[in-house]
Order: sequence, then structure tokens, then C-alpha cells
Amino acid sequence: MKIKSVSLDIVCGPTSVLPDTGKPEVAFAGKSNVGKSSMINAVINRKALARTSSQPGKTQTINFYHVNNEFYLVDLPGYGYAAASQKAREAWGKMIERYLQTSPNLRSVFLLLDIRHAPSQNDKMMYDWIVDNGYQPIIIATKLDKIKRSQVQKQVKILRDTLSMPKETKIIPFSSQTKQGKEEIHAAIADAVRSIDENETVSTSTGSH
Ligand SMILES: Nc1nc2c(ncn2[C@@H]2O[C@H](COP(=O)(O)OP(=O)(O)OP(=O)(O)O)[C@@H](O)[C@H]2O)c(=O)[nH]1
Ligand SMILES: [Mg+2]
Repeated sequence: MKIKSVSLDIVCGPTSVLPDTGKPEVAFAGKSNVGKSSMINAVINRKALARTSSQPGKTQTINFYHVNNEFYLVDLPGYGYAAASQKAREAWGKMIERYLQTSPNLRSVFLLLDIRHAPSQNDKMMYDWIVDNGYQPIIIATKLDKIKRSQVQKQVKILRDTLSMPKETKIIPFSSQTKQGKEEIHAAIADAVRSIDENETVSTSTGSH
């Protein structure tokens, strides 16, 4: 995939009206600090268009990056941010839920999981939430550079087993430092963008998507 242009077009907070962009959207979910914004920067070949931080809780809005005037990459705020107030966490949950449930353009949801750790209860909840909304998440196993190459398969299996993922679920090990896995993410995004609109599938086929 060639990145010709990219701009941060839309930023939504908890009280914003969510936009109907009219273009395919691909969203990235995952716990705070897992590397969502870093991954988006790597994927769009920018150093710091998406703001990142070593402190969790950096992204607190839903940010829509317009790529090639063709589709949107959607950076979601991270969950499980311990220092956030109960009220902020609820607002976060409602905002993400509203987006997942109502976006007419969302084609695919990627769930980012740290390759070093077994998924948490929050990860499990997010995974189930994505599935319950009718999407089969693509998993990005982040911070690949932090483990030995010999550990990769074992760690991927832990992710798969802990969340009881079906065999066909794609897991892409990725490092935003070395950019390993970037081409696979590009291909998965391109597939999602080209796919038939999920909502159209509902109305014309079996009723599930
Ligand atoms: N070694 C290494 N560090 C990474 C990688 N990806 C992200 N990081 C670091 O992890 C920290 C968090 O990265 P972010 O991209 O801001 O994480 P986020 O998921 O967007 O976090 P929130 O916005 O809080 O939800 C930063 O210090 C990054 O430099 C990676 O692949 N390898
Ligand atoms: Mg972020």
C-alpha cells in the first residue's frame, strides 16, 4: 500500500456527534500504552502525527486519520488506564461502544495486544465486545522487538488460547520500532477497505456478518 497523503481530519470526544465519513473505516482498539498510536504512525510512515507517550492514557479522543483521500484509520482511546477516574472510564466505554455499534462505515476492527503478556480481563471484554458487534477482529501482537525470536510462536499461542480465538483469526506480530509486520498490516487494511460493506452483507444475506 502506498501512502500518498494523510491528515488528522476528525477528533471526537465523549459528547461529540460521531461523523458519517462516507468512506471505509478501520479501527484500532487496545489497552492504554499497548502501542496503537505508535502503530498508526508506522503504518502511515510518519514519526509523530499520532501523539504517543510512555505514560498510559495519551489518546483520549477518537481520532480519524484520512489516508489517500480514500479511507480512515481510527485511533481509539486505550482502556484499562488505571489512573483514570471512574467517570472518565465510563465516558470512554460509552464512546467506544457507540462508535462500534453505530458507525455505518466501519469495515474492520483490529485489536492490539502486547505480545509479552497474556490478555487481561479488559482485553477479553474488548475482544468479546468486538465479536458481539459482528466483527472478527484482526489481532496485532505489539512490541515484538521486546521478546526473543524464539519466543514468538509461544507468545502468539498464549494470545490465541487465552481469548479462545478461532483458527482463522489472523495474528500479526508487529514492532513499531523495527517496523516488522508492517507489510502484513498494510495488506490487512487494504483487504478491509476493499471488502464489501459489512452492513450491506447483513441486509442481503444470512443476517449475520
Ligand atoms: N519497544 C517498543 N515500544 C513501543 C512499541 N510500540 C509502542 N511502544 C512504546 O509504548 C508506549 C505507548 O505507545 P503509544 O503508541 O502511545 O500507546 P497507545 O496504545 O496509543 O496508548 P494510549 O493512547 O494511552 O491508549 C510509548 O512509549 C511507545 O514508544 C513497540 O513496538 N516496541
Ligand atoms: Mg494512543
